[in-house]
Amino acid sequence: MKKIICITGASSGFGEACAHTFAAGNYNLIISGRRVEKLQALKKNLEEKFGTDVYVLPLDVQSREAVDEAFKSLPASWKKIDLLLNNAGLALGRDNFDEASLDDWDTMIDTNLKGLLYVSKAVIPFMIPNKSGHIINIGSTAGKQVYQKGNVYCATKHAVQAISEAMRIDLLPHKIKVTVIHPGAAETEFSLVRLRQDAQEAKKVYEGYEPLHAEDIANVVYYAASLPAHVCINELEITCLAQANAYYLYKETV
Ligand code: NDP
Ligand code: 8X3
Repeated sequence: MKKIICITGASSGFGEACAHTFAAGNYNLIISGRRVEKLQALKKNLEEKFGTDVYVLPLDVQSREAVDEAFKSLPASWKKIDLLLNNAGLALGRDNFDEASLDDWDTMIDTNLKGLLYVSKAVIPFMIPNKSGHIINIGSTAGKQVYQKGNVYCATKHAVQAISEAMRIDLLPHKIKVTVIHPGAAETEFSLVRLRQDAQEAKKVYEGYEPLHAEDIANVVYYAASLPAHVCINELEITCLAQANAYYLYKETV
């Protein structure tokens, strides 16, 4: 029987790349996000290319009720989730603490932290009776060090680190693995969202070096998910060659 992965934020970036990698790896997929048309197109593409079954679960992870209802509404066969990839997230703005917007802070906290909690609380009860399961949380190098103008985004990713450690401890009796993966700079829609759709500014973020590509992270997620049942990768930090950590990034001048 094929395993089931549930991916939040599957409509672009890491989530979309993971959908391709896991479909190629013989998983059935629940793909989730707000942009339903993108998810429907991805479903069609994956089903045609890999002959896998794909369930589209439209969802805003910020809404506790929406998350609860969406997961309860899954057909019984789709509730047998083996792997949850908590990936949905975003940064909004790069502003000094005193200048940043409270609305941006609310959105980042509600998505990156509370959304991850709501989805995990909805899915864990499906895993417990199976005495197995794996939760992979996407953190960030911003969850390891705080950088200038990163304030609340960094705080949400530090929280993902702490929550991942806490989950791992509390879920031990249920034999549920918890892995946190911390990517560095990767060229996805991330900077476009952060910089409010300013494509020129977003492009500049990745100039002067080769950033990570979404597929790089998908390969690492797949590796972490493919180890024997008794082996758990607790934590991984992955950057491109030009990046040492959250604040040392070497750019070639052009
Ligand atoms: P993208 O912007 O390409 O993808 C973000 C995904 O999250 C989209 O599918 C989006 O879907 C989804 N999402 C955002 N808000 C919500 C919401 N409220 N409800 C449901 N889904 C939501 O960026 P990345 O792929 O780069 O980002 C994925 C994760 O990786 C994030 O958690 C990000 O913080 C983290 N990360 C990114 C890095 C980078 O440099 N790119 C580095 C380190 C970590 P939709 O808009 O359809 O809802
Ligand atoms: C995303 C990478 O460097 O913008 O988490 O914090 S960075």
